Amino acid sequence: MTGESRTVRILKSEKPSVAASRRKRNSLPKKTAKERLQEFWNIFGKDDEVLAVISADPDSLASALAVKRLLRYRVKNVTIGYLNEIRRLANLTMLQLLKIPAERMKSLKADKFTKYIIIDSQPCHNPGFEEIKYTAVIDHHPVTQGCQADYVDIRPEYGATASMMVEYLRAAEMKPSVALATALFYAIKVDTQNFEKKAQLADAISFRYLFNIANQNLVRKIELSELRKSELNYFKTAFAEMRISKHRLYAHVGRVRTPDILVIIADFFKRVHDVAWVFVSGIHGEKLVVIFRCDGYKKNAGILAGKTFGQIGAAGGHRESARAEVPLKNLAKSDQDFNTKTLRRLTSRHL
Ligand SMILES: [Mn+2]
Repeated sequence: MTGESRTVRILKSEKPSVAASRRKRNSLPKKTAKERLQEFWNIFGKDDEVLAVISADPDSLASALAVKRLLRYRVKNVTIGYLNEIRRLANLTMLQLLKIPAERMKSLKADKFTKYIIIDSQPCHNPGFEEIKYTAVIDHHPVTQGCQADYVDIRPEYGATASMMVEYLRAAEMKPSVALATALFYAIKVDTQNFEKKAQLADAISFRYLFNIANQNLVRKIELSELRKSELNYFKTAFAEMRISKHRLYAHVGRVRTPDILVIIADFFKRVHDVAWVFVSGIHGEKLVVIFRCDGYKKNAGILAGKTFGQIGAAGGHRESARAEVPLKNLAKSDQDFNTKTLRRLTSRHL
């Protein structure tokens, strides 16, 4: 998930009735894009005031913008409302450059709306989503229970919700504006990590379609908005703290305003030749955050993260990248005053 701190909850096992009805649904022949579009359109009326609810990240913002386009002339109005504060610079730049009209949920009057759509998320992904009764759910995350809505389109095999939205737009024979195409294009890039992550042919087809319409210079401008000037100081600390031994690089950066900077620093160090492992840690709020990076060759960052911190905090990830978040109070007394040496000692135990 690429959302800015999305609340992820462990999913309860599904009730048999839900699973059974899903199986039944799956046995039906696959719907065409045109059928989906028609079903989606059918749930709205001319007088509807629609709120598109998202947890703002590139995919949800772009997809919400596409929904707004799909419903133009079909409803009274579509407002895009996001739950989280948008802090990530690239996301702020995307909003600004592409003029995406999104508003913070808490600044909106809830009683003003007649229909609610949740996009690129599902109601149980975040407690803030659950209070609302949704008319439609459009998403690509694994199916969770509690998605009662008149219209549900969840396709977990897709790399991005934006890819699904391109299919809707094409079915509606609506050519996206440059801004919308650029947003969707960037969304697919981010959610599939430039097609290095889970993606399927459908994502590639949507991506190819957008390629001719999107403005590549705007995409680059958004992608290059990664660091605030003030954050360069964290690099200074990281370089001063950095220790390398046995092809492993360790750096504890100390207190940070956002854990995102730890990811950026770790990804930077990963480029150093002959460094097989990178461990970057910092303190955010009351938590120790550790970012794991490795080349994935005969190594597994996710497993190491779990072995090292799984008992005392949340830890996990993939072969090449992983992360652990540990409440400071769960650390041993002797480790409370965390530094680069502590980081090295703890991560080396299972290597
Ligand atoms: Mn997504």
